[in-house]
Amino acid sequence: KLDELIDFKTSIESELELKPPSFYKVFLNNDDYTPMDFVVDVLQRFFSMDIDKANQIMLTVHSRGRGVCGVFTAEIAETKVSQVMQYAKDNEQSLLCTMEQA
Ligand code: TYC
Repeated sequence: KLDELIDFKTSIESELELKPPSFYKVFLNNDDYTPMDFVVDVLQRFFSMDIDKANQIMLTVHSRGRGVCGVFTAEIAETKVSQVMQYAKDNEQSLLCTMEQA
């Protein structure tokens, strides 16, 4: 009986502690309307990039269609996507931010 309880405790602990967290890539997607300066501002504001890194990622998105802004756990990735989408909407820009499991 005690053995069963100990096994049960161990299985609960594995459930809680041993599940590796899932990571998500957050992307910016190219479009024909959003000004380059706005995209650079977004990358600095929400992804803590310096101006050189922000310009580099913006140009990657512009030329290749999309680019990775960062890799985050699910909850943080979701927050980044909604913050960027809200900021784009507030500024009447059609910029699209998406996430995919890494
Ligand atoms: N293609 C846009 C332009 O020429 C610039 C741009 C870059 C837009 C990156 C979106 O995620 C983007 N003004």
